[in-house]
Amino acid sequence: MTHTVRRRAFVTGITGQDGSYLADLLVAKGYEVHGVMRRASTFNTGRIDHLYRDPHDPEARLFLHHGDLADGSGLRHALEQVRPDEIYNLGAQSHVRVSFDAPEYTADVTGSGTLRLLAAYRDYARGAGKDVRFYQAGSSEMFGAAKPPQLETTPFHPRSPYAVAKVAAHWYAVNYRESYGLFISNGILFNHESPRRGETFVTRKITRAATRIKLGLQKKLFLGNLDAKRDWGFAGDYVEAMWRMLQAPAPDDYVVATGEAYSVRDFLEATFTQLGLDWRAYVETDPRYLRPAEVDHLLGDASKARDALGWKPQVSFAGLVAMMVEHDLELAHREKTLREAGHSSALERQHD
Ligand code: NAP
Ligand code: G4F
Repeated sequence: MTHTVRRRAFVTGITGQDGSYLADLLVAKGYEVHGVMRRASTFNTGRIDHLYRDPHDPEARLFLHHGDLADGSGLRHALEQVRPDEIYNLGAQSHVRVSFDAPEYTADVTGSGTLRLLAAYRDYARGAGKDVRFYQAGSSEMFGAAKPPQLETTPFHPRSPYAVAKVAAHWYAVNYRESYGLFISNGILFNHESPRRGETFVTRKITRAATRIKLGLQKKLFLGNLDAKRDWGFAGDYVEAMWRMLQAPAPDDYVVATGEAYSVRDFLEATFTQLGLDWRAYVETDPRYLRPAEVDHLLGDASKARDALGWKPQVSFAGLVAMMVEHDLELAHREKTLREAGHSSALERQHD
């Protein structure tokens, strides 16, 4: 009987947007994927349910472990159990606005959580008897107030507790690489979105609201700053860049971006126009969505990733908007059908 030795990946943040796309990619490449999930009182595996099979099933490729970036001993234990070849640290309190309300928690999970995982990785890698590689999910938010375009050599100027925590995580990763000779790569990823994007990030908030407005399920959309510009790409393209970083001959740090920036207003215009609506009739400003310090203009230069990793984005801004609108219109249709059949609708939500 032949026995395939599969490469094993260990992924924190597996239940998030990127974790789910990365799991899709790794399973398709033949990996055995082990994800860390938080214990929650409600199910939080909606984005990866399509990959999950009972662990006793010989076809199972995705395995889930309870854990938390706040809990170093649990992470250490999980790594020793799984004995992975590649580690992807995607777990984080990832919402910039929320990080102003929960700054210490964000520092602990997004910043110190990375340090906990790095320390566990260093100790595991020492005795692993194989090359073990680590990807750290850095963010363009680390550039913050730095003038665009931003690239690997641009100095960081973080503008939120989240961004400060990501800068700390970035430098912890560099320090572990330099101190212990480990294979650790930092991705500095600009905003990336998808139909799986959390509904409190601005793009998904817009596509969810616009499609519900189109079908008469919602009347208004409340937003904050419409002038901010972001370099928005498709999450499915960006997880490919993460994987490529860990297949490279040497560890390094890479900006991942499309090289085009649009304002929140542009995103509104593109979304509502696709639905045959004028956004001005529906959008109102609510100061609760403004941030104490804003990041005005993020625009990435991903030349290094293109040249060294052969990576480039496949989905355009227009393609991304179309994909998200199409998906959310289908969700809105389903919601409407359920309502008309007498089922109670989802609770009206206030988004960050
Ligand atoms: P996301 O959808 O918010 O997912 C975050 C993941 O982290 C979720 O699985 C979440 O679990 C998990 N998590 C939160 N707190 C945790 C904790 N204490 N311990 C363990 N896991 C925890 O974020 P994403 O968009 O996929 O982003 C993935 C990573 O890339 C994050 O580190 C983010 O900061 C970074 N990043 C994202 C972007 C972007 O534009 N998407 C750009 C640059 C960098 P639950 O599902 O239980 O909440
Ligand atoms: O969609 P956002 O919340 O994304 P933000 O702050 O750029 O952060 C995201 O991208 C980062 C990469 O650069 C990641 F590291 C981070 O984890 C996250 O995924 O907001 C985008 C822009 C901001 O300027 C915000 O002020 O949209 C503006 N905005 C205007 N009204 C709003 C709203 N943002 C949100 N979330 N909600 C609003 O109502």
